[in-house]
Amino acid sequence: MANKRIARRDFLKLSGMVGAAAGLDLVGLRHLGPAEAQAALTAQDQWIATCCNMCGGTTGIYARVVNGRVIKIEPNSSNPIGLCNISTDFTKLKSTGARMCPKGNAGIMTQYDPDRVKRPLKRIGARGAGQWQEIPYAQAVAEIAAKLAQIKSESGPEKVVWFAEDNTAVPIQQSFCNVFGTPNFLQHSNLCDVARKFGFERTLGNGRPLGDFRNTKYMLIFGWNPLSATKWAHLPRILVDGLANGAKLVLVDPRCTETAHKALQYGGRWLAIKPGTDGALALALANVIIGERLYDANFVANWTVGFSEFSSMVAAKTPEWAAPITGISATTIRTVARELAKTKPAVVDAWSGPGQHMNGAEGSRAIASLAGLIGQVDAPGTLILPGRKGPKFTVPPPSSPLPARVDRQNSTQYPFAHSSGVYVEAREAMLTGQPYMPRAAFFVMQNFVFSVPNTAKSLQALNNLELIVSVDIHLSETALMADYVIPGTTYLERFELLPQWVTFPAVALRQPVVSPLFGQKPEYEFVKDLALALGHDVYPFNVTYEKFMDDALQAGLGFGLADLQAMEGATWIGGETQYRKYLTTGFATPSKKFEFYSQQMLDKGLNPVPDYIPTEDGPTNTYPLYIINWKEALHTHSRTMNNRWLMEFHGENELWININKAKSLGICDWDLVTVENQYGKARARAKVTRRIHTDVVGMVHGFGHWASGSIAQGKGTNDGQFIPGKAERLCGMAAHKDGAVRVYK
Ligand SMILES: Nc1nc2c(c(=O)[nH]1)N[C@H]1C(S)=C(S)[C@@H](COP(=O)(O)OP(=O)(O)OC[C@H]3O[C@@H](n4cnc5c(=O)[nH]c(N)nc54)[C@H](O)[C@@H]3O)O[C@H]1N2
Ligand SMILES: Nc1nc2c(c(=O)[nH]1)N[C@H]1C(S)=C(S)[C@@H](COP(=O)(O)OP(=O)(O)OC[C@H]3O[C@@H](n4cnc5c(=O)[nH]c(N)nc54)[C@H](O)[C@@H]3O)O[C@H]1N2
Ligand SMILES: [Mo]
Repeated sequence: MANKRIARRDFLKLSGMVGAAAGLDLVGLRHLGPAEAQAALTAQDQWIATCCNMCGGTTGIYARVVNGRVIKIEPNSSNPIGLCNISTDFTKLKSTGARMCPKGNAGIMTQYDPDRVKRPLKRIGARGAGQWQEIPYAQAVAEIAAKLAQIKSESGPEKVVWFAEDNTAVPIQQSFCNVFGTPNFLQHSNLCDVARKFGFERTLGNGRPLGDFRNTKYMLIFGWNPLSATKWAHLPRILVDGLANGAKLVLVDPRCTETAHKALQYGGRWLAIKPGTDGALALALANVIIGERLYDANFVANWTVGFSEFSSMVAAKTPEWAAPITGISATTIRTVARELAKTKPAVVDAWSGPGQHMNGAEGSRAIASLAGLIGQVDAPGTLILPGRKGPKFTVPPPSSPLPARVDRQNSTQYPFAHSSGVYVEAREAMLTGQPYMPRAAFFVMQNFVFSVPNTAKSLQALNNLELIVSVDIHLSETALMADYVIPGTTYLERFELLPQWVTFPAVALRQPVVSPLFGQKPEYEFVKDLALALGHDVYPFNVTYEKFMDDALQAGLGFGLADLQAMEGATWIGGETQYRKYLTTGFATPSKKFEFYSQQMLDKGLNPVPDYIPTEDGPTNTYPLYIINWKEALHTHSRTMNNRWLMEFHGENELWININKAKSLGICDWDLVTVENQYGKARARAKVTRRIHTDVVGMVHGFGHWASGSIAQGKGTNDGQFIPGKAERLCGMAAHKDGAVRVYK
């Protein structure tokens, strides 16, 4: 039967539907249960609501599936991620249609990438040599389980270390580690935003506040590029809507990013800061706001603790003190401080720029303190503390007390380490055998070799292991080091329950829109099979994954999987954005107030008020240039460089270098140059520009592959090889953006 073309407008009107056209009635699949929906996947032509996973942003999408093949992906307006983050805006904007990003649009090219891993692979040559034998899945599971059992009985379960991405099947992987008995479950947050989390948790008691950019009048953003590193698909829209409504944007970044450029277009500022010095800038802004009595006296008096200690500390942190450290003039610091304090509502926010340095935790806390000083918290147009609800998975507790962790996550060395672990310490253990030597590592949807700073160290560390298992859709640099590679599924082939990152309760479903292309099992089924092969015949391994999800939904939200599947756009909306919740409940800090002063930190022998500590890995005489890295709209980390469409738009990364610096080094635009330091040396394509600080060079993260697919290989330069590879002192965050190099022709 000829398929019925749905006009875009009609499509949006019908955005509640899950199945349409060719024999299916328009409401079709959304009334079916999971099993029936699966069965119905053979129907000819459908639009199926689900969630993207080209990055971790979980944008709501509709996949058009014709004859069992995804042919088009469109945004899903019933899911707020593509629209906005405030409930009243959601109601207003829904009819205008949601957005998605280029990577989401190009998802089909990942799904049907000929270089995907199709069958389980067993290493037959030297580690990393790329010699494989295809083996049956059952054999792979049996052999891996046998090796795990051997390691456990010979030297203890903790010798197995498990690394996971956080968007996919986390509870079942945590369950596996608990039941098997290893404390060493590490997941992506440690590589991502735990420094930002630390800053906001210590001050306002919530690690993930969300900026209400659309309804604000002033935005002060440190080292975040929402217009290109679109953490959530609504960010470019709400930010630009805010600017169009008259807000002013001040963007702090060594580089004139897309967001900084937009700030300039709308009469705002780009502050070209020296890397790793955001904390100094924030303290100097606080110095002016306090010194000139511009702070919110009412909020400070009623809702904060430690103002006097904080004031005494910042008294010496004058703009004149900060100017040579940050490279931003004292006059500019004074002007921005005055504007910030006088323009309301205002959002102060930050992400990876300040966070991914060795002083990232305290820098983030200094920035967070500004929001308290000006009283711009949890009110419209400010930083909102999201009211989230979600599924409650029943994860079995450890069968016996867990041994000590390998990554020092719960040691005094990292007094505020996040539960996601300390990746660089786990790696250190593989190199030094201290505190003990791991024997096996699992990598589920992670490219450890590219994602943990200092590539050479990662390769050396993996070389010391007896068993490496990688579950990946590509033969990544990490998979290349493995003993067994298990073919992963894409987000279009599996389930996930996804609490959405907006300020009101929302949970969306990711569901298989097509069957796994090569008959392979989803990641969670592999974990279950492994547990069962090891004799762990317990919940959740002995029930279907659908049952595990259904139980979690029932426990957390009071409805089941089939209900969520039937909801408009497979998305549950559970209420409105609530403001100023602290008026009734206080802040979720020990004092119930916004904390300029942290007793928790003092108790651990640390400075209770945020201080500025310089990073140790800045420029030297030999390596005079800072090197940084970043993300861009067309790529995700190291995972999209084999996507043909995305690579046609941006097929290699360039080394950004300031025009004056380039001139002094005799470098012209598009020259091939050498980038070098004590950790790595490589060629890079120079991009000569005015849009980066004179003393800084940098590149988009994630290029320079030698594995990961035929398109990815040999394109651009791997940024991770130049980074020392340390962990932030307080929270253990991987310091991805510290480093210095020399560059020559
Ligand atoms: N130098 C530097 N390092 C960084 C960063 C940086 O800015 N600079 N950013 C850091 C941040 S913020 C983060 S969050 C981390 C992210 O680090 P990772 O989570 O490691 O992300 P990727 O590098 O994209 O690697 C993901 C891997 O999963 C595979 N994959 C993709 N989709 C699927 C799937 O559906 N199933 C399976 N099984 N596999 C899949 C990909 O092929 C790839 O090998 O990186 C961190 N590392
Ligand atoms: N397109 C795309 N979007 C993404 C991702 C992706 O891979 N691709 N990943 C997602 C993830 S997991 C995350 S965590 C977010 C991260 O989103 P962002 O935080 O925006 O990530 P980055 O681009 O790594 O870093 C932000 C900026 O920090 C700047 N910077 C470096 N050092 C410093 C410094 O010392 N101070 C200041 N002020 N700035 C500095 C860089 O120039 C860069 O512009 O993006 C998410 N969104
Ligand atoms: Mo991240």
